[in-house]
Amino acid sequence: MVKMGEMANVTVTHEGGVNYSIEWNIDASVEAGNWGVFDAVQREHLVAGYLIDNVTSANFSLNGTSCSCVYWVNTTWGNDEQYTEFRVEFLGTSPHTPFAVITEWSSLYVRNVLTLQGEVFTAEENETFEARFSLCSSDSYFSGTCATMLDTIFNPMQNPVSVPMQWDWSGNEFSLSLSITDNKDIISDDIYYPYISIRGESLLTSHALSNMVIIDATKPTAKIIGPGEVNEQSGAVILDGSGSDDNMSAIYFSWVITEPSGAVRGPTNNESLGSFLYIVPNQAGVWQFTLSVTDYAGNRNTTTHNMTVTNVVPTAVMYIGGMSAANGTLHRLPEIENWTFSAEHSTDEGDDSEILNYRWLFDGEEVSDDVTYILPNSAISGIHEMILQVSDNDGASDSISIEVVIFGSSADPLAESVESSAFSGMVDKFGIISIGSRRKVEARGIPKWQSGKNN
Ligand SMILES: [Ca+2]
Ligand SMILES: [Ca+2]
Repeated sequence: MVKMGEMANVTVTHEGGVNYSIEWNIDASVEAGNWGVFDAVQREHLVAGYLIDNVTSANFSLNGTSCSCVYWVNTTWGNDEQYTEFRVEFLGTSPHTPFAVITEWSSLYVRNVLTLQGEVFTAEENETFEARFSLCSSDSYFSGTCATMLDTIFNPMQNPVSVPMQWDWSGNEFSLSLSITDNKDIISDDIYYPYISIRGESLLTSHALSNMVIIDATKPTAKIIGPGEVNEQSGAVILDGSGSDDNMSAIYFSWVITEPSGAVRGPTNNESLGSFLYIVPNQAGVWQFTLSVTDYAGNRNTTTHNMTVTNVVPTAVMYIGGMSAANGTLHRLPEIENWTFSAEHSTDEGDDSEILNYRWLFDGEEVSDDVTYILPNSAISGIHEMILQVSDNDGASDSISIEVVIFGSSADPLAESVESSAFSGMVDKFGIISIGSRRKVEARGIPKWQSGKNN
């Protein structure tokens, strides 16, 4: 707030008795505005209106014989900036009541220090005065009794309590502060109306009302409800912070996610909806969710919630040339140039299924880390072992071990006991014959393949 005269130019004319007229001359770049004449003691407007181009004066009358008056103008300029200007005039007969104009105040919500700034105006240049402060409860404000109390927090249901306040003066300008933190036992969280009361030499008193203030020195409560343990198959989980609460205002929510890898991040747009988090637990391990809640006064509280995601072990699935190969089976391969082994049907949950690792071990020796392996005919000279190991990024693994032999070769343990015509047909059709289990084959007393297997 600046004093009138820097932008608006106002003159007041005495018409005799209690009747006055006001004239103004507003800068041409002012886009819009309003104005008024306020009786600071009676706390009422004597006249008010909008700034209109062709209207530059108005008449008004005092309410009584004397006015400690504030002329004010609010203007909006081309750049949308708004200004309030004021000028003080003591009109009518003496004695005039001194009064305060409050020019700066705390924001609506206050948690540490309540501050006010203003200036005291007296009709006589060197008139002395007393200044007092009242912090009025809503009840006392609305019942109209608060402004009669000085230097108190006044609640009509209780005895007044004295409040220690810091006044700093520079001439008639004051700066007032009240520590909420230091006076917690006196000033409870509530809605208040601050008043500045001024009493002059004539013992006449005025009361200036500041903006309503909500005092809130209490932290909100922070609360997360969510699962403590899930596995990779669970899909999206919900962390619910909506049970958080504050005593005086709504709250702002701020989430921090610490992933099992140690990465710390905020939620993505897809993960966050104010008081809720939607998380796809795509990493095994402990996830930590930190929720900070802040009320409108700036009080903050934090809570954490840990969620353990258990890994799902992958399932290794082996195919040879389009037919599945179960663990522990013997496979009699048709006599062709090479055979394609595939692990592409192996499975896992969540993101792990996209990033499985493969190892193919032929007679104990790693021959490929690809999803497929082509075994050349030349590699086979008897019964051999093929192992597929499938592991996920959490270190869990599954494996399949089979034996292979060329169908009808001298090493084929079943060569003499099958009807070749029937099997030949199936070999032509599928390229592969799969029979029995290794245990069953061993029971028939076939020689063990030991070569290259030293574990
Ligand atoms: Ca609070
Ligand atoms: Ca997994």
